[in-house]
Amino acid sequence: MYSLVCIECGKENDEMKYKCICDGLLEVRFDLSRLEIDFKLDGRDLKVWKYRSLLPVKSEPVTLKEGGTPLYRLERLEKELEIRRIYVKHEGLNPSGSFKDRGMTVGITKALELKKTAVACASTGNTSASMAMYAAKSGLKAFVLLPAGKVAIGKVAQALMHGAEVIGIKGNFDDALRIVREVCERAGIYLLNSVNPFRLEGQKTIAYEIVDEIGTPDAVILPVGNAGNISAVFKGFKEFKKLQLIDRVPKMIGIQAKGAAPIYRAFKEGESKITPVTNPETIATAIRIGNPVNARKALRAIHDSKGLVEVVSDHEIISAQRKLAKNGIGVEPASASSVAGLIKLIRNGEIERDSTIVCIATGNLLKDPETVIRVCGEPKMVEADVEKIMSFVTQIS
Ligand code: AN7
Repeated sequence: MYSLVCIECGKENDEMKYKCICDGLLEVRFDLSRLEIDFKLDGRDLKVWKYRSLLPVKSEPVTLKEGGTPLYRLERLEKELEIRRIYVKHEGLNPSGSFKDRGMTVGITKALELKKTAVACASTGNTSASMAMYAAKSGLKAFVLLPAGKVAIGKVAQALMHGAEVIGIKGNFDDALRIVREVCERAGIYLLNSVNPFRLEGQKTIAYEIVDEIGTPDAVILPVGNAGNISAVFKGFKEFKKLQLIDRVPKMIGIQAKGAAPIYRAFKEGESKITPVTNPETIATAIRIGNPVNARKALRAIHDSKGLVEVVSDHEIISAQRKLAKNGIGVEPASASSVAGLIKLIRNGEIERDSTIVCIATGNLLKDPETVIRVCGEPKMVEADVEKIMSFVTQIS
């Protein structure tokens, strides 16, 4: 019912591969004409495995009940920015606190199908937290390579507590990924970074859930690091269109942090390949990535959907994080870049007023408490005395 196809040369590969002999990225392709769809787009019971007939697994899934994340409408922001409809899909409310869980439930299930006993990833944090959690659930051994000192503390804590072997390297994410790819190859460990096409299959359910709940928006805006998610979400919309469940696809809009924006540069220069950034830097450590492996897929998704790429500064990211927080949505810095990008694009006149926009908030506020304390400051200290507290409270209110 599905095969693993190279996006460059079209050659079919077997399930154990992460890239083609021509070096091209692989993608899962379904024979959509022969597929039996057994779900209804009725906006109910949203979760990754509602769409099982479009997921490439043969066995019982390893699941922690991922997906079904809330889609919040931000009426106040709509008024402020004069846009018809703005939604935020809060992927930070997945089991491990990020969208990665959608990919891991499929990736870990595939690891078991392939009789693997160990899994590994390089990570800016969320992938490692999610992989550690699903590996724990399934009884697989987990190895994690992190850029030392550059991963938000909540994510490290998750990877450690769920029992992964956590290794810090003196290098950045791109170095960690290069190393872990070779180690996996040599040690027969299953690689769960987003070069693994099965992981992206799980993540495409973000698109399915959006359609299920509100139909097709005009644009979907999401942060871009290793560029897997934007590719996955577009694939989801494209499949629904091929199945005639929708009649158009939304524009895919990718947002990068200024100090880590190779895809933005390629997009601006009209290139189909990126030039890696050697020393990526941003407060949004989740997307501190200079050599995104899925760049080719992402640039195609952006091009084919008539979308675009924008960059935002650390200052814009934090200000969007605060804005979301004031609307009751707690996210980590990288996630806020989607809303930071929306605000910038509206100011530049690149979003039509009559649009329905969905921003993807990719990860939870609790992931990166250290940045929060840095930007918000420590709590005030007042003596444990009713009168002192009373005078403090009345001063403020
Ligand atoms: C919160 O965890 O790459 O463009 O190793 O954690 O699909 O890479 C995380 C990426 C956006 C970017 N938002 O997604 C990792 C990792 C958050 C993230 C992204 C990440 P991709």
